[in-house]
Amino acid sequence: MSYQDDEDGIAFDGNPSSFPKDFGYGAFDGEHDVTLSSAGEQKPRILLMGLRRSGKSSIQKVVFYKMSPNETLFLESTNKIVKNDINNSSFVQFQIWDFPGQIDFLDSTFDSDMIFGGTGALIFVIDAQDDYMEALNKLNLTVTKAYKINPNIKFEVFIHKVDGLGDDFKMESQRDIHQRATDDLADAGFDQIHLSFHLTSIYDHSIFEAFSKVVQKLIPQLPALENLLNILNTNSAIEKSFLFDVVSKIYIATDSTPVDMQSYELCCDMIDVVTDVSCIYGAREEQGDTTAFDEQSSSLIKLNNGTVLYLREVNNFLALVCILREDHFERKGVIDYNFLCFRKAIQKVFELRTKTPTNVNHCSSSPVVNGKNIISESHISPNLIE
Ligand SMILES: Nc1nc2c(ncn2[C@@H]2O[C@H](COP(=O)(O)OP(=O)(O)O)[C@@H](O)[C@H]2O)c(=O)[nH]1
Ligand SMILES: [Mg+2]
Repeated sequence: MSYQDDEDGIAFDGNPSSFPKDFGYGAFDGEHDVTLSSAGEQKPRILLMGLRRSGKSSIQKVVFYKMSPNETLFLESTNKIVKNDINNSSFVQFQIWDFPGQIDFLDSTFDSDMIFGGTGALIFVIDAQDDYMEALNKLNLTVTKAYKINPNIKFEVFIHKVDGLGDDFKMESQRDIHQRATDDLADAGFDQIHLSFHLTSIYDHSIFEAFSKVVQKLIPQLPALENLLNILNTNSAIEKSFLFDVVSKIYIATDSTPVDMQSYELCCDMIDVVTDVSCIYGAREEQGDTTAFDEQSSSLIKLNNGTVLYLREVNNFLALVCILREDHFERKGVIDYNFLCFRKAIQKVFELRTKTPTNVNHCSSSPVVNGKNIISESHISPNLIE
């Protein structure tokens, strides 16, 4: 059977499609938009905090605005809270608040109830190239304060700027910071608070990886997505697959096999290649503003070690990137067919989310929908062919 017949009524017209030229995060009003209407709705919020010059603004610019790491040298320091809406995909809809480092919680103008109350995750950035004792004090103060107001916040510590450190020193800093931070919390009587630690740098993929992990914790549908990816992989002889948010290169889900950094980097690089080529040769002018990511977009890269990278668009913002053996790719028809089943299932997840009345205020703690209940294997596997 021809898989193109299956494309939700979109006839294949042979036109090359293009990615949007400007990779901004404006409102999206495409035909297949299944995002929540943002009118009057509160999005889950991620706070970026830490001492001044720890790298908060740089992180945000590099991950979400495609700024090159070197350009961050010229960033001006942040004097007020900067709020940014990230709503490029249905799954990655949140706000990031970048705080000036010198903020004082005791200040009466700092409305901590309002700020921590609606927060899904708090990222605390520590400059690992600097003396981190002051940062640890501030971390303790911030986390305890936030926890008292909203115990559902996920606390994430980015041990940042590790590009300048040797491997041994990296590990040693992580161990030391982890130890001190948890000891401080225990001393303050807060052993129940859980901190997650990530080694990050804007000069490599670690910052994208870490951000992926943070965002994933805020996606209630994660188990459903993981499950779908597992099924897809098993039925299509795929070794590893990532569901990417194309613009940010955050992966919002992957199958349950462990992620190795190199595979992730390969897939990121592939996305860069595809977006760059689409930007340069994409036929956006003639097609007006409507193209965005086309459902027909795909890309195939064969590496000389017998591995194939295969990218398919899932919707306007999400792409699936798979890694598989070249000999298994001979059955491309099967893979493509299974991909279409996968995409339909994903759309169902989206639809459910659109229909479900949500309270995203504490979204991390009260899942909008429980993914495992939505898509059980029986919904998709009968359609898959092996
Ligand atoms: N070496 C290195 N420098 C970084 C990294 N991230 C940020 N920086 C630098 O740290 C400085 C302060 O960054 P900025 O984002 O303004 O910090 P903020 O005050 O926390 O917002 C800038 O000069 C950045 O170029 C990193 O991962 N590695
Ligand atoms: Mg700043």
